[in-house]
Amino acid sequence: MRISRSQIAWMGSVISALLLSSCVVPNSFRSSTASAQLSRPDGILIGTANLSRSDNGLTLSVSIASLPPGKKALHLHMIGSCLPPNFKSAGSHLNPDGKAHGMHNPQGKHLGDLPNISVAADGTGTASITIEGDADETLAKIIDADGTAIVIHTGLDDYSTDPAGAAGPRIACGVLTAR
Ligand SMILES: [Cu+2]
Ligand SMILES: [Zn+2]
Repeated sequence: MRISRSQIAWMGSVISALLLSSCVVPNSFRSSTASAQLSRPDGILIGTANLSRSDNGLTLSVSIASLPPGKKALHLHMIGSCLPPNFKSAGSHLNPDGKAHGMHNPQGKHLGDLPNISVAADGTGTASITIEGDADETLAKIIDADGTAIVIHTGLDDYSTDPAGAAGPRIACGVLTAR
């Protein structure tokens, strides 16, 4: 049997597609390093968060429901404790490097400062956030002795007002638990 030029080209593209798919591993297949269940102050579970290793650091995937619509501040707070009704037990923003608040602040930003999450009219929202830097170093700062919480606020983070972005009260909280 003779193999034509076009068949060789076709086989070539199949082989390169196979090689490519074996290198590009979707985040969902990577092992999760920590996860959290987020609750409202009334104790109702409203979402999940997953921390996993990615190409340039860590990826935090958040999925929520049953929250009021609009842009909401999303942070990592320094203590892994979510006591209702106000979740103040989570402490301030995770800030192991002694920075000021906000990505628009020249003295910023806290390690725990994350982009606002958008909640749709139906109360749901998702986010996939890259925390750049050495994954092991960042993980050691997050999974520390007193733990870390993920917190959502009533309002948006203005990315500059120290110490917390003028984001208002805390409306959801989850303790990150290492896997
Ligand atoms: Cu916060
Ligand atoms: Zn902050």
